[in-house]
Amino acid sequence: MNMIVGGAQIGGIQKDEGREAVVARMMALMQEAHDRGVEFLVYPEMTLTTFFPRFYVEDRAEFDHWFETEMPNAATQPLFDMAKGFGMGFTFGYCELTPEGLHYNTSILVSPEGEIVLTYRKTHLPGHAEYEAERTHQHLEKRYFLAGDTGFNVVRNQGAIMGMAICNDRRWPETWRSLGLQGVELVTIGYNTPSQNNLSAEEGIERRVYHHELSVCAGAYQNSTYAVAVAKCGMEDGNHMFAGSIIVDPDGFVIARAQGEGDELIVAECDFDKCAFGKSTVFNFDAHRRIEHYDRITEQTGVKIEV
Ligand code: ING
Repeated sequence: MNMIVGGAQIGGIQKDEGREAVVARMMALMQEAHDRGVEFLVYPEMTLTTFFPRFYVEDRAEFDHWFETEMPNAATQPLFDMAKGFGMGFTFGYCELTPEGLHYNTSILVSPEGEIVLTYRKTHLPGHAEYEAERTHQHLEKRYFLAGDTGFNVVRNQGAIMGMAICNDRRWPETWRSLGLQGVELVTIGYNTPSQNNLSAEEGIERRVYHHELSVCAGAYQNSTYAVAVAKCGMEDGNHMFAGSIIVDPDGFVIARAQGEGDELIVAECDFDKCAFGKSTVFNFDAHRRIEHYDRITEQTGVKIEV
């Protein structure tokens, strides 16, 4: 089964840029996607706002204005309407404040009929919760978000088995295998990744981009699935985040790649029948996995050295 899939890379969002302006940029990319025959479109992590976890605030409630209390809402309804009019499915990430007052880094998958058919809350939160003076740049996701409570789930949408991850999740093989064990054929990953290292000496942007691409290509190959990894990137109030949006096939090859650091659409045709070969041979999990030897993966959080 074939599907034209798009990745809508979003350039920097400045902290004083309102949601309506961002949604207008998203809709321009959705229009271009429609014109190019895209049936399913992937937006980045935290698509509606600047990457505010780079800023420290003592009272976290001061940052509640970065969060959405309902979805869709007045700012995003036009995007939902446009997608429904095009018969286009899509995912995007945003910051969710639940009625119970819980804060999550969330992504939703919306069907061509405009229904939210899957919600995912980011499991792996990088960085730290308190201000760390030794850092050149703060990365305070653990301060502003709870670790997600959804786990990794899939949904059959537009004929394909789809699952979602967010940013740091892509670096953890557990993310990919949890989806792979559900037969996933398309994994979406929005991300916001700062270019600066904020602890050790500059590791260089090339190394960071390599680790990003390595993670996505390995995850796709080792679970015989397509992956669409889409950046919010470029300059945000003087802070750089790298681009590198890619679409990867079930053999781990990059089949589409963003060229710039701004708003940019990447497109590829996915043939989901190509997932079957890997799932029935090298990665036939049922034939080859030996779960009796994997206990450490779920029973042990950190390293234990006993030798
Ligand atoms: N950002 C980064 C990411 O995982 C990071 C954090 C950067 C971790 C570089 C490791 C190295 O891509 C988010 N938002 O998770």
